[in-house]
Amino acid sequence: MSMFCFQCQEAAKGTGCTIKGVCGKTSDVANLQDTLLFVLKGISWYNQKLRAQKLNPEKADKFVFDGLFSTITNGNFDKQSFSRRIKQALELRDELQARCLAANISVPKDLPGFASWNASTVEEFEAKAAEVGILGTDNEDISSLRELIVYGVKGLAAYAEHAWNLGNKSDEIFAFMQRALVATTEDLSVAELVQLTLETGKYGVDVMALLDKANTSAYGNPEATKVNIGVRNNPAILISGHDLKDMEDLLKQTEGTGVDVYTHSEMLPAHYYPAFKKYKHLAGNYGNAWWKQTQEFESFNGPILFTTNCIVPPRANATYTDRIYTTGASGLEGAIHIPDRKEGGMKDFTQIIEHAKKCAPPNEIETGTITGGFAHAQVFALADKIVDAVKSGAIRKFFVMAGCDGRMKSRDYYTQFAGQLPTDTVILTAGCAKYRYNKLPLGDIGGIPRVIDAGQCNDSYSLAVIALKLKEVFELNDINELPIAYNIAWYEQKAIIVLLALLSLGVKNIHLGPTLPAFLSPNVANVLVQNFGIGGINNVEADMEMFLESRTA
Ligand code: FSO
Ligand code: SF4
Repeated sequence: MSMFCFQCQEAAKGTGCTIKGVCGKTSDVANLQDTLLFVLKGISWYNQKLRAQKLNPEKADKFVFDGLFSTITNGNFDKQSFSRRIKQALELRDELQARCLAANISVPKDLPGFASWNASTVEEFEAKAAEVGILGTDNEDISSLRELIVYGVKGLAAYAEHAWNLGNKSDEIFAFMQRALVATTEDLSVAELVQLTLETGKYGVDVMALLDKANTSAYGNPEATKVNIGVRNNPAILISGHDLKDMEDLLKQTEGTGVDVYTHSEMLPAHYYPAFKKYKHLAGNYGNAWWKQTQEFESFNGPILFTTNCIVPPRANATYTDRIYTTGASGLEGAIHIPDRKEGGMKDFTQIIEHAKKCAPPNEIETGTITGGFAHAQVFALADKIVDAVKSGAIRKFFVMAGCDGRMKSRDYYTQFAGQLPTDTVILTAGCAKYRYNKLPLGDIGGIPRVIDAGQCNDSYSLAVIALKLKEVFELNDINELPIAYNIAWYEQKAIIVLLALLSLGVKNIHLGPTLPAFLSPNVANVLVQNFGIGGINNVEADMEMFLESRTA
């Protein structure tokens, strides 16, 4: 075994990737990610002590969430970037240690490994993973819960970074992330770790609320929008990932250059924000969910900018490899990385714009429009209509089908499930899972679309806000009394924080597919089944019957 990773839904054989990631992650990158995580725990350990005295530097918060974000599935495949991050992490950790000493903060003589280990070569960094990776723990339930927490915290980190980029910070969230990382190294019981898992979910709600505030205060409330999926006849840049601040910088810098901008995958919801609608050269959305990029980037013809995951490393014979750019926590060997913005400034996208000017316009692969933009404010504007439709029986049930898409064949389930839902049901969605059914002709119910798309995966927050509002309108005591079923598709760690957030809001009977996480031990899975009614999926017919028969889920 040259690596071990089981953090995403594609874990090889449903147990874990041991030679190379199904995602394309090489064993050296996987090992460097494990070692980075180890040193981030050391940083968090010292920073916690400094925070207790209000002496913690802000740069440590940023370093920790950015480092965590870089280890998320499909985010960063660049070995050098991890080697550099580990070096910086060791320097920062030592600086925090010095700050503790200078402030007379007591640290034990016998320092834990993450607080004292040192090395300087990439070979040493890689070798360390064998000791500090996931398999360093032998009790499978403890290990399972620790990983569940770490993956939830990675999701928190992703959303915290987007909010930070828009000037929205939360010391409570940063403190929690670091406390949770340290706690996964301590001798906690299963019960204590279950408690910490639920607490992670509570911070999941908080971070999504923070990001919602950041996005809507910067760019306005998303509005119902029809997005063009065809193309124009200008050279263009395709922007992927989730970072709206990068989107803003790119739109500003491309304006008037003759270069159009198209969104890809999780950047589609950018079209729903009033502040972006004013850019005439924001031409449409190109392609589908992330995993189809190996085909769709070929025909796009212009450069592609990844602001976050999900990247699929291009095949050896791909023609678009030299058109890929990364920025932020994302990275790919061979791609040009656009550096961070200076405080108060913009990222410099000149190179990618000049590149685009030399490229042919995109080839058309689809025509028509897709509709979205139903975040909480837009749905509240339609609230009377929706409530009437529920009261009259025109809407029998809502199906939350949020989450992620992925390349596994069995995900056809979601297209079939959406297509076979009775016409008096409405799908509530967010995240890239929507691409499995957002181009089906599912129609509307008295003007209410049968697919209500709130936006990106983090906009699952909107779905929760909508559910809480309906609970209030219908004067119910429990969110689970609503006619809402949860049939969620997951892929990576942001879906984990969304799931934990829903659990912390008291949502029960969530069905998760296409397979349950490999990192859940049988006992931990059982805790989730017993306490929250979590279940997997079966086949479309059986599940349809089960969901429609039960009064709620
Ligand atoms: Fe999808 Fe990828 Fe948004 Fe994820 S593009 S899979 S859950 O990164 O974050 O929904
Ligand atoms: Fe395997 Fe997923 Fe880990 Fe990639 S992220 S190595 S596919 S478990």
